[in-house]
Order: sequence, then structure tokens, then C-alpha cells
Amino acid sequence: MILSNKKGIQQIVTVLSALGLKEVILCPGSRDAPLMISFNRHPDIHCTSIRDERSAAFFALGKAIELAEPVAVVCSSGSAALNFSPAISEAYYQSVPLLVLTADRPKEWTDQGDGQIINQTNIYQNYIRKSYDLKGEVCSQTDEWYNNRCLCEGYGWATCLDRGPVHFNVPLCEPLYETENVEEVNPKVFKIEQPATCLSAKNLNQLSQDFLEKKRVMILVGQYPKDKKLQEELGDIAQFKNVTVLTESTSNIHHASFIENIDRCITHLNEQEIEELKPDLLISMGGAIVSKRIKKLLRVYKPIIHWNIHPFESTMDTYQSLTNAIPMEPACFLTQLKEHIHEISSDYNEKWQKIKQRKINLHQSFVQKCGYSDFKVFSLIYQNISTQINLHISNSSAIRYVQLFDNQNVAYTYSNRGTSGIDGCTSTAMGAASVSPQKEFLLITGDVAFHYDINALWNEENIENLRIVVLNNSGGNIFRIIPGPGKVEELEQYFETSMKTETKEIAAHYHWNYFSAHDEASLNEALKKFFSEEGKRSILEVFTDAKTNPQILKEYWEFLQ
Ligand SMILES: Cc1ncc(C[n+]2csc(CCOP(=O)(O)OP(=O)(O)O)c2C)c(N)n1
Repeated sequence: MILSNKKGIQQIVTVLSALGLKEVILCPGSRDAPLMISFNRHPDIHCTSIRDERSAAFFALGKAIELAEPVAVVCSSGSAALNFSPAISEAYYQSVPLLVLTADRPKEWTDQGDGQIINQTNIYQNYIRKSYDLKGEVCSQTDEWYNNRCLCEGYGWATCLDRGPVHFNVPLCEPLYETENVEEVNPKVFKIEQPATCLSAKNLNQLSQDFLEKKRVMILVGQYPKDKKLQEELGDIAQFKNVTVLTESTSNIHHASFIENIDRCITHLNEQEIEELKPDLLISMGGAIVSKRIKKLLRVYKPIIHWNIHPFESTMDTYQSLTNAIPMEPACFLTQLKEHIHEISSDYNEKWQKIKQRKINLHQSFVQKCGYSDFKVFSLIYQNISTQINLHISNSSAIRYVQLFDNQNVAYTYSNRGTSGIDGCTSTAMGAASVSPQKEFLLITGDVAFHYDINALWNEENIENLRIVVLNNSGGNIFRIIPGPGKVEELEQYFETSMKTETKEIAAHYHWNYFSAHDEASLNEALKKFFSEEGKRSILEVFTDAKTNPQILKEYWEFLQ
């Protein structure tokens, strides 16, 4: 195969391929030319070109999440590298194996007035698992050994030891465009094996004893990729009289016994209900929790015991009550625990089921009668989506509305909840859709989040399996929902920031189909087309009134009482 004639580059590309890398996003530049040429010409690697580095890194993140495999993103030197930062921080807080390769000028030239140079050593230091300065120019066997060691170690950290983003900075000298024929190479690599995690008999004994003494056990599941085994284990344990399992849309597990709409159930509880429903033992697992209300409730009514089950972040004390940090995969933990526990008499589960049923009935009545608003829009979208749909939800009020509806019929729900940024939601959805053309994707996004990440549409990928709903409520409607901004005179100009830009024009500019709706009737009409063949690669802009939305949401919470 023809690769760059730089030995260091040949090594980076062939070693990463040997370790299992298959997908690379390339951002244009000159300093990264040797990396681009070599990744592009490697027969086992698929490359995508994305111009805007911020969008490129989110696109790579979306691919990595969808594939559940590492994906690399490559850029030139200078500020290009800094534009990867938002997606790297998202990958860091979600433990996504993003491999970041930044080309650099020779280190001697850092801060010496040469062009397009910034100090790139450990540039992402607060949100990267590991950072390496590789040898782009290999001059000795020791250099070669060093590169190999860093690449294998870094890949192992990213995928296994402490899953998350890893950075390889690659200083390179000119000339940058020379190539040579490289015989099929089979580089010697070392792989880090996944250690088996097993609780000791002593641990299991103590934990199961704690479990069996508690009449109120709450299992709270945060953001999680689809995991059948976890769903089965939790489905079994949710039958215990002393257990309740609370999930969110982004937990991606479903069962008739789970409490899948947490806020519906815990809003407006009176003191007696809180006493009955608060846990003695809290078992948390998975990533971010969207519900602010459950966090607040658990911080005020602290459980006696709190186990946090997470392979990498088990010491996170979200509810200020952590007693046992258990660094394991949750399904594996439950399989082991299950053998040592049994049902005990309690009315805890029953109490939760009763409140759940009561709130389902109220929710359904409200949906029937509520006026046109963002709430109504979500209810109509949920009535129209197929079970095959993979949902991507932008940050802000969209991800909060999604928690109010039933997600059992959705194939998968995802949101950038690692850092809750609005800066890369569309790019992430595009990346995910691009690797699974056989699946249907739907992004529901706010108008500010959509316009913020407009460069997501600026690529040459022919993505046909993504539909986008833009909720145009005249800017950041969240600031009219959360307490605080609504009281200050800066609300409209500095918080809400409604826009004069036209989604319709943007759709035309990037060759997307466009539909719009302004009321319930036109939305029903538009949804039919949007979800038909005609709606492929479409943007549906739904206009709602900024002042009515918070009003209807307030009525909803009052109605649930
Ligand atoms: C990168 C980034 N900048 C700023 C914020 C703060 N922020 C949170 S929500 C929001 C407004 C989002 O508006 P929109 O996308 O229209 O959604 P809506 O509030 O209407 O649901 C802003 C600016 C953020 N989360 N991420």
C-alpha cells in the first residue's frame, strides 16, 4: 500500500489499524497531510472528511457511540486542535473512546513566532484520559519502540482501562506530501485485556446482608447504551416487593414494572408520600441523570446506604450519601448479587406502582385536553414515531420534555448529557446516522441548538436516514421554564436570544427537504409527510409560542397533583 514516507506516520496508521481502528474523521490542513494520506490509503480504514473541527469531533463521537467502538479524529496544528475540545469533554464525561490525533510543528518551534503553532502538549489536560507526544519523525529503534508503546497503551486506556478520549500529538517536519510503497506490515502490538470483575465472597456477603435488611431499595439508572442483559437482570429484581427501579428515556431499558417517568411520579409529593417512597438503600448505575427533581429529592432525603455501580466513575457522590463505590459493569454486578438475595416483605414496590398508575391516568387526560404548545408537539411526535426510530435529543428543554412521554416504543434514545452542551447535538446525530444507514434516526432539537451547530449540515456525506425536528419557540425557551431568568429584564436579549435566521433557507442551502407547522392541524399534516418516504433527509420546523409553552407546562405539573 502507498503511505506517507514518514516512518512515524506509517507506524501510527498501521498500529492503530492492527489494534482495531476502522473509522477515521479527517479535517483538512497541511500539517496533518501525512496522516490524512496514510489513513485514506490504508485498505482497512474508512475515512470521512469534515471541514469544521468542532463538528468533526462531535461527528466522530456520534459514530463511536453508535458503533460502540473507538473512532479517530485528525486535524492540523494550531486552533484547529482546540476546536475538538467540546466533543472531547463530552466523550470524557460519557466514557466514549475517542482517539484524537493532532498534527503539530516540530516542538523546537513552539512559541517562536512560526505560523499556526500553539502549545499542543497536553492541550486537553482536564478532560482527557491520556495524552502522548508521539514521534512523527522516527530516527531510531528507540523512537519506534516509544511510538508503539504509546499507541498500544493509549488505545488500551481509551477502550478498556479507563474508557474515554485519548490524545496523540504528532509533531511533523516538511516535506509533508511524500509517499512510498509499504509492504504489507503486521506490526507487533500489545493489547490490554479486559480484567474480569468479581465481587469477593466477603463483599457479596456484606452487600447482600445490607440489601436484605432494607425494606425500601431504589435502583436508579442513568444514561446507558442498550443492554439486554441489564434489562433482564433489572426486570427480575424489579419484581421484589422491596425494590423499585427508576429509569429515564436515555437509560434505554424498559419493563412494565419500571418507573420510566420519574418526574411525573415525584412532583408534588406530600411529606407522607415522600416518607413512603424515599429509599433506605439507593443503588445507582449508568451515566447522567436528567431529572433535577430526583437529584434534589435524594439530596434532601438521603438514603442510609448508597451503592454506585460504575466501571470507571464509581466514586461519584451525586447524592452526597455514597457508602459503597463498586467499580463494575452493572449487569455483571446484579448477576452476582442476585444469587445472594431474595424477596422480603415490603409494600415499597406496590406504593410506587400505585403512584405510577395514578400519574399515567392524569398524564393521558392532560394530553387529550392540552392546547397547542411544545408539550402538545411532543405528544403528537410520540404518537407518530415508529418503533424502529433511533432518537437523538438536543440539550435544553427537548431532553426534559422527552422524559415526560413513554419511550418503550423507541428503539434507542440518546443525548449529549456528559456536559449537556448545545454545541454538537446535530453533528453527533449525523455521525451516528452515517454509520447505520439501515436504521432510521430522528433528531429533535431546539432552534438555538440547531442554529449553533449548523456546520453539521456542511459535509458531503449523503445522509438519507436522518430526520430533524426543529422546535422554533423563538430562542431558548428553557429560560422561561427554569426559575430565575424570567424575572430579569435581560431575558429576551441575553438569555432567550431569538434569531432572525431562517431554517427554511438553511435547509435549501444544504439540500435538505423542508416542512413546517404552525398549529395542531398543520403539524398533523406535516408529520404524515415527514415520516413517509418523502420525509427522508428532512427538516420539520415546528413553530410554537414562547409564552404559551411554559404556561402549559406549569398547567401540566399542577394537573398531576
Ligand atoms: C455550548 C453551550 N452554550 C450554552 C449553553 C447554555 N444553554 C443551555 S440551553 C440554551 C438555549 C437553548 O435553546 P434552544 O436550543 O432553542 O432550546 P429550548 O431552550 O428552546 O428548548 C443555552 C444557551 C449550553 N448548554 N451549551
